[in-house]
Amino acid sequence: MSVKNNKKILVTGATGQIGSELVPELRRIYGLDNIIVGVHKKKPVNDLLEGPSVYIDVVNKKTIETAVENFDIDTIYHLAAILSVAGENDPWLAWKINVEGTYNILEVAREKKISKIFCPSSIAVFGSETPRVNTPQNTVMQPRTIYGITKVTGELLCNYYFNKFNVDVRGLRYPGIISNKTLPGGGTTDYAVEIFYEAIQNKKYVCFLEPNTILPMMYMPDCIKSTIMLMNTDLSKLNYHSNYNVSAFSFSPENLYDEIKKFIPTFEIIYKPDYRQKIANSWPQTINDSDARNDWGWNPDFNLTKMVEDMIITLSKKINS
Ligand code: VAH
Repeated sequence: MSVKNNKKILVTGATGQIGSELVPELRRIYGLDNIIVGVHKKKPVNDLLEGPSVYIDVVNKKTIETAVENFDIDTIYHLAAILSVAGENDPWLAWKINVEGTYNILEVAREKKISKIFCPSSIAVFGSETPRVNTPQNTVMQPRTIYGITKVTGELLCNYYFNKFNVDVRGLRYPGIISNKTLPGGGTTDYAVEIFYEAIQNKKYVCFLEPNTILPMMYMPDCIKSTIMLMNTDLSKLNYHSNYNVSAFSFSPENLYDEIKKFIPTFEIIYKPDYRQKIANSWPQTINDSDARNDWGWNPDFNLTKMVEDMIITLSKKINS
């Protein structure tokens, strides 16, 4: 099935944790030649090397305009972003990439009449004043990380472009995403990926969060499923645009350790909380995603047990091959 009139889909940040798995799924659905891999500093590897790609620096609007014109782009999945930890280390870069970059994408979408834009948000939009249990769709958003601030700004900017210019931009407040294909970079939830590599390779992990730090998480297949489901939902069914809450499950490092030990009984964990604990403490523990479930049928496939089993089996094969 090809995209309408063989129009093309551009994925910015395509070599990142989510992009590396979204691109193959979009190619499976719409055809290899209809998905344009947007590349900046991190070069594509493995299957991402197949198919068309283009240099995209989201801070340089001309690169976006050129790509849209040269490839006749009809849809953009805008994944290029600086995450929470990397953002605290360089808040100025985080603002440029996450806000100015999103502004450039929205401006090109407005000028070139792009049909649809996906621009992810994050549970990082919530801060310490937000109810942390069953966090609602509409609530206080006073994040203290620059990442969270850029994501609140992004949500508001995207909704403005939808209401003012009819740009069909959609987004999800992603929880922590766990994947077995590409290591994440610069996130507070990265422990939930690192721990699997350390458990399999070294049977020991030093965790940078306290054992009882509960955070909302999602397995990558469900992240990809929720993203494509939202983009393929008829606009008339959407009561929100840039910022649907979505979730799958929540767990603490202690919960995750107990699940991994079922597969690796000799696995040991040590807790050495660091500066990332303060970020995690400001985020929700569980998310209310009833609007996503009611408006467009969201329903995750993986729970904690199924995710751990799949991660252990997949990574064990990858590491021991
Ligand atoms: C981070 N993985 O840790 C990202 C995500 C909700 C967490 O936004 O920064």
